[in-house]
Amino acid sequence: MRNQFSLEGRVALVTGGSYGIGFAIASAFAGAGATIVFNDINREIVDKGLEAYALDNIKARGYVCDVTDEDRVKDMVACIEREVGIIDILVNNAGIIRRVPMTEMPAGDFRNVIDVDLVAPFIVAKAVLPSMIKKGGGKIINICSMMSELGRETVSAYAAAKGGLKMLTRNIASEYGAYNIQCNGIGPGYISTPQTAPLREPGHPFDAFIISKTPAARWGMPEDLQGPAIFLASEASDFVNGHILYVDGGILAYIGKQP
Ligand code: NAP
Ligand code: GCO
Repeated sequence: MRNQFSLEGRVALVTGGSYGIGFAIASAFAGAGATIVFNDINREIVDKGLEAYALDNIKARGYVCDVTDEDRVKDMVACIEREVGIIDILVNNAGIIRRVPMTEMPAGDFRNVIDVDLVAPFIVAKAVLPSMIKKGGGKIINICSMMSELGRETVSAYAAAKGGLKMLTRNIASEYGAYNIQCNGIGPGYISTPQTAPLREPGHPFDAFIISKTPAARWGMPEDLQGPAIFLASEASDFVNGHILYVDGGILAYIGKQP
């Protein structure tokens, strides 16, 4: 039986791929045969990412690009298409979070989170879709969140963005499924990356809380997302569209331990 999970011959763009979840997903794609391109917001971070990929013997190409800048994103995609090839797989991974009580959050900060976590995935998907259509298909994977389904104190902007990203995922699936383009989401649980480092400070109450809310009784690791990402990037998922695959250790299924 042919390997449905092979990414041989595919070009994958992972936004914000210098480290964290993006780096783990891109590394897995490289192991499955894909050619990796990634971007980050400044040269220093891109260079650190290139060093990290090189340490893993991955020949990635890095581009400096703020994903909220539509003109820059268009230029980056055109450059990738010239230098590497048509993008077969897009992972909209770049993201930020601001943990501030809503009543204390300036509207500008709210808009900034929406820009990066929701508008940017729209911008980047819009930039890669035309060539995917011409090529006869493609894969778009949006990195959603527990906050695509749940709220919690201090993350109003992030939850609004990730909830919107779930519906953008479904809409891209609806609008472009006829072109053999599958758009799905991955909803990570609580993963050990720089983004959640403040919540994992020794003695932080959130650390014990998350472990109590997770049937797997542990924080996720970026590597936990690699298999699900390969599945959604490969032909194994050619009839999966508009789906958010939660990789959360069971959080969404669990009411919580009886006190
Ligand atoms: P992270 O450690 O903060 O990494 C995010 C990456 O995105 C960084 O490389 C960051 O670069 C980049 N980025 C931010 N804004 C950007 C912009 N405007 N243009 C280009 N790149 C930009 O986050 P992570 O934990 O790996 O999370 C990656 C994705 O998974 C995010 O979308 C996040 O919301 C989502 N997620 C995370 C978790 C979790 O528990 N960690 C769970 C669910 C979903 P800088 O270094 O310059 O900021
Ligand atoms: C938070 C966390 C979460 C995770 C992730 C969960 O403050 O609640 O940062 O938002 O990043 O999105 O899926």
